[in-house]
Amino acid sequence: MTMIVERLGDSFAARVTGLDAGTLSNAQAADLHQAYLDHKVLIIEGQDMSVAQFDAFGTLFGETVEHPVKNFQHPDNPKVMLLSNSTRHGKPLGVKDAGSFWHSDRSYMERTADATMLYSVEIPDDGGDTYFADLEAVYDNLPEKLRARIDGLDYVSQYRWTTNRGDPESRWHFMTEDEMANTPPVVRPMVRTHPETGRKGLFIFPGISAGVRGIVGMDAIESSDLLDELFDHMTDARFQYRFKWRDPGTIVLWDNRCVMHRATTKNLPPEKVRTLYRISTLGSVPS
Ligand SMILES: O=C(O)CCC(=O)C(=O)O
Ligand SMILES: [Fe+2]
Repeated sequence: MTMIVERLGDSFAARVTGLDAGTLSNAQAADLHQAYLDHKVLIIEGQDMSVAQFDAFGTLFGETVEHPVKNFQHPDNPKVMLLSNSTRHGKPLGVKDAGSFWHSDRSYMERTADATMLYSVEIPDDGGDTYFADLEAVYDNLPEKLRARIDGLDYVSQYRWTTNRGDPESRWHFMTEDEMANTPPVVRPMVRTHPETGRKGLFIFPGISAGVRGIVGMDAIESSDLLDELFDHMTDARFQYRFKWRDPGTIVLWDNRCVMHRATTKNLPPEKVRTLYRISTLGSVPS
């Protein structure tokens, strides 16, 4: 089989065909890794994988790690998390909404995620699309003055932190004592240099899971004004690629170092059943 990588329309993402993700040769794994660096988001359809094969596929992109919230681990492998809006015996089968807001996985942890990959098990005929945005294009297209202003700045982030303590998605309502202790505030550079490609990207996120508390060295008003300006720019549609899930057996793989993403599962009706396996790999401390 010859592996083919095709850019999807005029987006940054690509579709990869001509491979069996469960039995990749070393040469194919190297080509796939290069495609991942070139395109940031890869779509691989028509796969048939066991949980163990999916985990093995994940390790091609780093050390696979458990999510800091542990209640929806796959019973056969704690590194595989279940995302689902369906129930079994009256209990949720998986995380119903893993992030219907712009974020990058583990951005609130000291060591962020490198790759995340999803594998579709059940897909509805409509709804549940996943959106991606290219953080390097976001950075390259910042107005010159804004780019100069954020150069060298750091910010503080904490998992699901918000000024609105009543928000049902804030961390105080969502986590155990242990999970909270494992997610203390972290200091992050606003601009990250990709450790493998050397390219620069904006690395700050509007979503509640990222829990941006503020920019270091600025008062609250100056910081929130600058954040609003950046969030406005980075959520512009011209930086985005929208993926519509069609079939079971599809892998979507992305590089959290240079893309942000968001789910659209928040309002997915219960009859539109969507179940995916999910794996993330442990990354470096952003710099
Ligand atoms: O369900 C999705 O479309 C994406 C969920 C997500 O943000 C994640 O798995 O990291
Ligand atoms: Fe995510």
